[in-house]
Amino acid sequence: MRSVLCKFVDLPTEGAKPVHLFGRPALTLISHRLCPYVQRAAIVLSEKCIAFERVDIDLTHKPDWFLKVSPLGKTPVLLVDGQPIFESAVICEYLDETASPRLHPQDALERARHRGWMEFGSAVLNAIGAFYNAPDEETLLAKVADIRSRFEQIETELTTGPYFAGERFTMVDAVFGPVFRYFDVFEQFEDFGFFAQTPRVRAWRVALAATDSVKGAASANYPASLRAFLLARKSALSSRIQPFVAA
Ligand SMILES: N[C@@H](CCC(=O)N[C@@H](CS)C(=O)NCC(=O)O)C(=O)O
Repeated sequence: MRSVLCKFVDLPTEGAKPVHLFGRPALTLISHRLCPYVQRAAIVLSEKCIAFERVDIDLTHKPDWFLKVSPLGKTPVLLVDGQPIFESAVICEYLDETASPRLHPQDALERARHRGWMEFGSAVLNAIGAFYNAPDEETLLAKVADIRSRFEQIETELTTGPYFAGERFTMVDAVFGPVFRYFDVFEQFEDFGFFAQTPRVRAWRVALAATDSVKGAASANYPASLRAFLLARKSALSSRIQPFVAA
């Protein structure tokens, strides 16, 4: 698959702060090792070849310094020369306005459509959370059906690939890379048929998994950490995966 071409060219956006200063990272991404919203910001930074420092925190014991820069107490937060930006979509938009290459389409209507599908990606993440937290089998299967239907919806938006809008990697791809990463771990235990009816989504998932920026957005121990996290939910899914983890 393609690799990212680093150019370090900032867009001449009026009032924008330089995001790359003489090779020194001016950006800090406050992160959690499993957070898909963090990953989307990391992917955008990587697509733009912007150097940054990543600081992982423990969300079960939020440090005081973190609560001071994160009004909602959530990751990610991007510190730009010490100034915090919160909410992943806002961080991505800021990066797209200040550093090339543009990941959003030039056309305003098309850009609005992409923003809509980014929101859709967040709804899929919520559906995934409802799936792995489902307290019983009946709820679990209802959540499987819910996620499947969401992939069936987005299937109709995809064309020739490999990415959401064709050859160019866009912001929607940055959102769905972390979405699909969950399923690599779920499928280690069971095939719920999430993608059974969606060949284009399947191909899109493969293309994103092979893309450098997506690969690099999570650490090598992500699968093991996610397995441990899922097991600890004490949910219907935890019960299903318990025999595999114990084996
Ligand atoms: N809408 C937020 C969602 C971020 C989010 O939910 N982050 C989670 C981790 S993936 C978090 O920080 N949760 C901690 C909490 O809610 O206390 C965004 O897009 O940045």
